[in-house]
Amino acid sequence: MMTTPTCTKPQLTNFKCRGFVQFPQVLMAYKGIEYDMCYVDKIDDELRKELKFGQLPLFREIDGFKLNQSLAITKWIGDKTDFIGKSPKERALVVETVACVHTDIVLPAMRSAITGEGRDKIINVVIPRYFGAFERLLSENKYLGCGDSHTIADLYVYVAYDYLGHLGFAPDHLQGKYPNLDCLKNHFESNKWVQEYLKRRPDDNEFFKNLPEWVKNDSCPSMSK
Ligand SMILES: N[C@@H](CCC(=O)N[C@@H](CS)C(=O)NCC(=O)O)C(=O)O
Repeated sequence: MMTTPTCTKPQLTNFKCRGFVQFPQVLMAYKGIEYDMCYVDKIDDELRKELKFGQLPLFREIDGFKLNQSLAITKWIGDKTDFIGKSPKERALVVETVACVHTDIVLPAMRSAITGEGRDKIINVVIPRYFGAFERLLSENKYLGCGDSHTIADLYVYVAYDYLGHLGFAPDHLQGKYPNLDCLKNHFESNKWVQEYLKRRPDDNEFFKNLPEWVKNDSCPSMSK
């Protein structure tokens, strides 16, 4: 396992956008974990050497342990803060939810925001199918992992619900169609450190207006047309 010299806080490196990195950012805010956020404009040769898949985000623990992939980083922090479910079944349901949010909601929404294609599908298929399911689940269970406390499943759904609204896909936000998801959003946004993060976070509509090189030169397969 590669290690580098120790530092006093964990470090998270990414482009200055919300994208996938907001999941670990919101989790660390919610849990009051201090970390250094390093925003970069490009992946230079030195940074690239540190990236297992040539992509950001990169998380570096204080002991030098490095992790790529937003979901792995969020799960790592969630594990350390007892936020991934208590029983094997609860943890399985938590993974079911976070995988769905990452792959079936946020990835197609980001791709659509970047390419300008598939907007109707996000609004007419993705949002009602997945947010409808989460809304129903929350009417029967207080927590999306079906355990007795919040987990990264709730955090993922909150972030995605908020993010699709930010990207202009979810006019229903304003129409009270998902009251349980509104409550979930309210729960996370009542946290004082999350509030601090919300004040500082970038605007992805601005970010996507000036597409970075890695999108333009098609080096990021999941974001291509
Ligand atoms: N599945 C990855 C996706 C990472 C990803 O798409 N990273 C983009 C920035 S948000 C990137 O580094 N692109 C540079 C490239 O592909 O060359 C995750 O969730 O962390």
